Amino acid sequence: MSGFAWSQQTRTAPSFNVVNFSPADLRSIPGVVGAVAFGRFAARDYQVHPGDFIPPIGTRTGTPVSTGIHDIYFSLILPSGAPPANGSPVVIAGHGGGGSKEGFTLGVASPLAGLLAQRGIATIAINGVGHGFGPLGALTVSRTNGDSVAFPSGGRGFDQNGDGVIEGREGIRAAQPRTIIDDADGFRQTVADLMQLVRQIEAGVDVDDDALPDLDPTRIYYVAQSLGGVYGAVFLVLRRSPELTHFCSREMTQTETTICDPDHATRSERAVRSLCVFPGNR
Ligand SMILES: [Ca+2]
Ligand SMILES: [Ca+2]
Repeated sequence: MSGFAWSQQTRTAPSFNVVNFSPADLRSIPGVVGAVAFGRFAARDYQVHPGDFIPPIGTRTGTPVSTGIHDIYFSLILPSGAPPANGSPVVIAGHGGGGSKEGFTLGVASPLAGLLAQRGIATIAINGVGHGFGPLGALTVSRTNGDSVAFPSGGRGFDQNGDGVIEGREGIRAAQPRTIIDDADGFRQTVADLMQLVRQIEAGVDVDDDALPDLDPTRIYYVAQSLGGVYGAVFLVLRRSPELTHFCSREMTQTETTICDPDHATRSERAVRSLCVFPGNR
C-alpha cells in the first residue's frame, strides 16, 4: 500500500473533506505490520431513529428490544509473521470524542497499532455512535502498483440539528426533546456494537481466507482514549470476561476523570445504571 485517503462526509449536500494517511506511521517500526484489513458486520440497533434514544425498559424485567440491524465497519491491523494456532491476540481500540476508527488504525494513533503489532497483537476499531462523519464517506486504499480500491468508511454521524453540517461527533446524543439523556444512549448503543464485535471475533475472523482464524477469541483486550474510556468502562463491566480485562486510557486519567469529575461521573453512572443486560450477555 502506498496511501489511504479518507473522504469524510461533512455536509448533507453532500460535500467531503479528504484526509490522507501515509502508511509511514504503521511502518515506523519496520516489518511489524503484516496486513491491513477492512470489513463490516451486522449488529442490532437498539436506538429509535429519529430521536436517537433507546426506549426505557425495566432492568429487572426485560431486555432492550432491537429496532433494526445496522452495518458496523471495522479497520484491522494484523501483525506480520505466522500467527499462533488460535490467531493473534487482538486489542479493540476505543476512540475518543470526535475520533474515529481511522484515527486508531491509520491516523494519529496508528503508531500504537504498530507497537502492538511488534508484540504480535492485532488492533481492531469501529466507530462509535455519531462518529466518523456521514455515511457517504469512503476510504480509498492506494497500492504501490498504482491500483486503488474505494469502499464505504462506515461513518455513523448525521446532521442531527438540521444545519446541513455533519460534525465529528454529531448524533451520539439523544435529539430533542430527550436531550436530558445526553450521550448515555449513544454509549449504550456503542457498547452493544462492541459486544457484537467480540461475538464476531469469537465466531472466527479469517482475513486471508486460509480457513484458519487470524484473531484469538480467548485473548481480546481493550485500549481506549478519552471518551473511549467512558463507554469502554461500561463495555468491560458488561462483558464480565476474564480475558477482557486490560483497560487503559490515555494518561490513565479518563477512568479517574469519570470518577472524579461530576459531569462525567453523572453521565457514566447514568449509563451504567440504565444499561439493561443485552440479549446473550447475562
Ligand atoms: Ca449538524
Ligand atoms: Ca486466516
